[in-house]
Amino acid sequence: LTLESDLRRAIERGEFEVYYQPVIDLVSGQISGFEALLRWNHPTRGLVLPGEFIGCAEETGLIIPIGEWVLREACGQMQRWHAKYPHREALSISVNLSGKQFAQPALITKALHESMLVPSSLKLEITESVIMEDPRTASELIEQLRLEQVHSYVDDFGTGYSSLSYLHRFPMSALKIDRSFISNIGPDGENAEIVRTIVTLAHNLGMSVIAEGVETRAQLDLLAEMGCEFGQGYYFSRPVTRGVAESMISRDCKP
Ligand code: G
Ligand code: G
Ligand code: MN
Ligand code: NA
Repeated sequence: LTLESDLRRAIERGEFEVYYQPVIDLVSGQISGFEALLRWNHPTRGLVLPGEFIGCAEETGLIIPIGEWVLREACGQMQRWHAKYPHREALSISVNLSGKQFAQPALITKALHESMLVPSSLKLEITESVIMEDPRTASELIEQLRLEQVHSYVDDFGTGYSSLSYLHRFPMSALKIDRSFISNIGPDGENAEIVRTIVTLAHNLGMSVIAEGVETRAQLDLLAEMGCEFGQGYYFSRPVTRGVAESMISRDCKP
């Protein structure tokens, strides 16, 4: 059985699941939203992480139906949480986009509108390398979505293309600093000044900042002192099932 036919069967049998990792407002300490992260409940292999199948899904084009399913599932779930917890209607949901999904932008807005989620509650995460593969298509899509109130984030910032010149040309709302920078920002860490500079750069360009891979209290304190608005990482919570995510929402939005 090839991975490709295995993936086709997974789509047909509904073996995919969305996990949710909270994104924390570093000032209030409350959950501001969640990142949707795809998981595959494989009948014999158990829980399979995206690193093992996203590449194949992209090569075979299966990322189109899979990505559409993730958008529907994540947007639908957030809409249901807004309906059930109306005082939490500021909660947002971030979804990772693959470059292939740019070819059919209508699928993105269709999945969003069918979910009845407020468009401004959806954030799309796009890596630098996906943007730079086809900057023209990317900027058109990002601008079109922004006109529909859907904001885009630069994902894994700092690991991809080395040029910063694209930043002011793309209407992105936030930078997500890659976790490889955050792991080394302690008192003696060599990345503290790099992260401080990224935060300043983002703010000067009108963008907010989300630090990924926050694993310690010391990292959290330093990031807050730098003016970084949001954090995500094992210090707060691992990616969790929708049931666990809902229990966090019902507990005053504390992870
Ligand atoms: O969930 P995990 O921490 O293993 O995620 C690893 C990477 O897989 C993420 O950083 C993201 O780039 C990618 N990923 C996770 N879910 C999705 C998804 O729904 N669509 C796409 N295109 N990539 C995803
Ligand atoms: O979208 P992105 O490629 O950034 O996906 C985030 C990935 O990082 C997910 O696979 C998630 O499981 C992982 N992750 C999230 N928080 C942490 C963390 O604090 N430490 C580490 N090592 N990995 C994390
Ligand atoms: Mn991401
Ligand atoms: Na990332």
